[in-house]
Amino acid sequence: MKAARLAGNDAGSARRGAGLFAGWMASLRRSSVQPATSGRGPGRAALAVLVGATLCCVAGAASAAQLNVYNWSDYIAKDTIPNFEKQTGITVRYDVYDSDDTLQAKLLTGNSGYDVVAPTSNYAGRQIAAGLFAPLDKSKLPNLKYLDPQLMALVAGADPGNKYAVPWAFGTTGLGYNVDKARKILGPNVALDSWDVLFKPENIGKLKSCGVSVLDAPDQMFAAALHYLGRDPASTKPADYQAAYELLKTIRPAITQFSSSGYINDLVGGDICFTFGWSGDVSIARRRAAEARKPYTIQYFIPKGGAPIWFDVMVIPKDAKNQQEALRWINYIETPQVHAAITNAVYYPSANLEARKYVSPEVAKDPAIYPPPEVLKSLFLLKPMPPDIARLMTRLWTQFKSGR
Ligand code: N2P
Repeated sequence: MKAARLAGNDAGSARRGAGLFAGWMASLRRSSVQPATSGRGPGRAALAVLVGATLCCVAGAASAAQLNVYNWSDYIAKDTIPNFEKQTGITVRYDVYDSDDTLQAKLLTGNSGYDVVAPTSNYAGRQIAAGLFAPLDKSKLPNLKYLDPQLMALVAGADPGNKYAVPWAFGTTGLGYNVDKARKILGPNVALDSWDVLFKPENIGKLKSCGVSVLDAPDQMFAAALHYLGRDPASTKPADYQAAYELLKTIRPAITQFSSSGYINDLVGGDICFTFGWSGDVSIARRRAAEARKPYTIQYFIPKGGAPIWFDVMVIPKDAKNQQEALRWINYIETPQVHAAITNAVYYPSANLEARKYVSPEVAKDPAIYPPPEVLKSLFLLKPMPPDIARLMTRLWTQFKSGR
């Protein structure tokens, strides 16, 4: 493993920078873009490579251009890749992950094999500072003109000068329910949009009987726990993390699984009734449960009083072999209709102002997907952590998971 060190990054002072989003709702307009189903396995890409190789050699042409994309699971529309391949003649190999730590481990080898990846900005901040990415040739990215300058200013907290990163999407981390099951167990008086459901053992302990899932994402959980304790969710004080850990220990017995992607299906199937999860993922589960005519409703809540907000960014690893193709991908993703189709499919908004015109009205008016301005003000942006705090979180998280 190459010894690339992740330096701290103290840029991005706006803890509660979400106020900068003010007015975005005003820019939403009607559209006719239909939701598509998300997800795409690597099998088709492999077939395309095979077919491409055959065509190449039979025709005697130069070998086909390729692009290796590594992205979050459930983060793309059905037609995103086929349309790119059709438009550009570039063959895409598309792999997915569900953890920033998994992505980071690959990046740190210095030979990830990927041409474009999408870390969350708090991780990207440290990765940029450690020199893991190639600077963007913006002359190849004309569609950057569509990006919201206010959001780009937020991204600049992790990527000073917006040199390396282009936003893919953003979302919040909160509470997802099988509303019918959870309500029955909790009774009528417990507010579902309260962190008290997760952080009070008497509440979460009751939900254990119908399945409690939490993200396997230490940065998200520690930020939420610190906020619940009234401490800075972006604290750099070790004692704060120790206090958050003590809180987490009290709810550990109620947790039946750690999951950062499979929980979508588990919600749909009724195998869990509660998740600490990502906004779009829970909304995907909501749609799938409705499509499958399940006798229950899945719903996402942003807890009252504040929750984490984050954005994931596209970056090109320094070692990428196909940097020109990566730039074409980034520019393609920032085509307004392309990005709107992604939002319509996976319920994560983009920073592309023009794309919002094509987001379907039901998605655009859903407060679980586009938090209203007063809710936005309460959200806290996840920030890059210094290496010692990142290490402390990892250590405490391992202890927490093992129930020690
Ligand atoms: C998509 C997960 C959202 C990414 N499935 C969290 N940064």
